[in-house]
Amino acid sequence: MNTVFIALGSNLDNPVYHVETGIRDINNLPETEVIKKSSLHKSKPVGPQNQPDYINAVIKIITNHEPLPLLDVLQDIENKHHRKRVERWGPRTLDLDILIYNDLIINHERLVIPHPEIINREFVLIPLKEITNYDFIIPKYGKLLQYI
Ligand code: ROI
Repeated sequence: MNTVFIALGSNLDNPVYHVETGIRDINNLPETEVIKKSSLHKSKPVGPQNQPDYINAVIKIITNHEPLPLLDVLQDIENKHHRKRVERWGPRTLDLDILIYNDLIINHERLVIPHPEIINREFVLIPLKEITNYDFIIPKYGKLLQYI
């Protein structure tokens, strides 16, 4: 089994609903179980400001899916939530980002792990801190607490 942290974000069409059902959808994937979930955090949009506030959360899962197959099934879930890729940095019904996958460092054209923005985004760092220990290490970047 692999330990993976995933960030969820939504700012359209009842964001709380999309984040909560997104977590349920991930838990329903085969050979996958959500073992920790942060509370839901409301945040101002990073990037373009002319969009609604976000609801963000981070979960910890265990899964048998390898990184790219996991990315595929997460994108299926995003699509099921009617995510339309209209504009970059624009509003979305559900965004699922793989943050950390075991202690792997991956630089693939479809997938960079740890997520390259992890240390810059408060809406990820704060919920991640909530579900990890005080000495938690982000692969490649080091102690989580130094970024908060
Ligand atoms: N801003 C916030 N607060 N939360 C997000 O999940 C989020 N996602 C994004 C951009 C547009 C960068 N801004 C965000 O993709």
